[in-house]
Amino acid sequence: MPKRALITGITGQDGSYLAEHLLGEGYEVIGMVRRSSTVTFERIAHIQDRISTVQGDLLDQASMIDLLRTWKPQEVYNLAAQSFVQTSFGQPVLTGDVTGLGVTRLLDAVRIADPGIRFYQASSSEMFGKVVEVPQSETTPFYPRSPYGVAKLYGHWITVNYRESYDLHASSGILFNHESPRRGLEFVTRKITNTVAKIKLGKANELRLGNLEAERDWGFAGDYVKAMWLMLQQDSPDDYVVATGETHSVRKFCQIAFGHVGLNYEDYVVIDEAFYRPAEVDLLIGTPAKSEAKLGWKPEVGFEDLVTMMVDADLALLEGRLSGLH
Ligand code: NAP
Ligand code: G4F
Repeated sequence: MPKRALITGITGQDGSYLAEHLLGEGYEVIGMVRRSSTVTFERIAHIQDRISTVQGDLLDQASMIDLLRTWKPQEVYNLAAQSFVQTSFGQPVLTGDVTGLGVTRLLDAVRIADPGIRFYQASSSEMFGKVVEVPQSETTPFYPRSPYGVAKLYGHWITVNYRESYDLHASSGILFNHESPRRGLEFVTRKITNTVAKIKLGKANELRLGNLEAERDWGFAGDYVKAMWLMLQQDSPDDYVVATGETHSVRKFCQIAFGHVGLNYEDYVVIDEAFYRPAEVDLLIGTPAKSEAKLGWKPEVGFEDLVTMMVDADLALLEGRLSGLH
């Protein structure tokens, strides 16, 4: 019998890559999607005939108990969230409800429906926020700087709490920023690569950004979903940092992205106060030592290759050489 996994957030960037990875490992994949007036299946269109999508919402616990009882997955990957930091300042209560309390609803659904289910929580390097240690590891104290970061910290600790209280196989992956051609257009990396492609093709003439000095440890999403899966294959649940161990500024990202198509970012980037945040996370850099040692995980795509892969994909999309986000 193939293993069965449930992914919440399957329509998102990571959900699509994780679904592909699990299919490759021979899993039956169930994706939980929330009801909306138009479907948002662009990232999973190419695998839609190989997965089952079922309705459920992190805001509605009964829907999740019901689908766990019906589908009986052995593994649950909780990737759903209001995941955009900037939006969390404007919608702090919704972000707390979905990204924070939503984790409790799902963990409790697991406890009620089948406590033998292995559970993955998508925790975030945003929890380190105003960092108290460089680089950040599993033992670095947290200091979140946004309603999103605070909500993720709640989700992290409730995962630890359910593991310790109810003996659940619940693991928390503290993932640093990971990107891809499937990244949402509102995140800085994709905003840059998509606008670079538009400028190159004469469809835009400027790129409006906020803080260019923020530094992030950026990896490739396709690499990071493998670490999620590895965590649930371990005998015991645990917490893991997943990162590249390198950091680069938004400015550097612009330099490489524009440079890749023969342009100078300084001719096009306009600083716009609207994209500054009430509180910023200035520097993130993680150490993947534990993931490397215990999971045997290593990032495969380097920073420059990631940037150029994203620019090339956006050029191909805009020129109609790619039919979708895959
Ligand atoms: P994403 O592209 O924004 O995807 C978020 C997913 O959550 C979407 O499928 C969305 O569905 C779903 N969702 C939102 N609210 C929901 C609700 N109330 N009920 C059910 N589903 C809901 O995020 P991502 O980049 O793939 O990230 C995956 C997870 O990892 C998130 O939890 C994120 O916070 C976390 N994380 C991401 C990174 C990163 O760098 N990407 C780093 C650390 C942690 P719709 O399609 O309907 O909107
Ligand atoms: O791309 P971002 O919006 O990602 P951020 O805030 O680091 O959050 C992402 O990574 C987290 C992991 O650390 C995830 F948990 C979270 O879900 C999300 O995936 O912004 C990156 C940096 C920030 O410092 C921001 O201030 O880029 C800076 N930035 C500068 N100009 C901008 C812009 N960010 C955006 N989105 N748009 C701009 O115009």
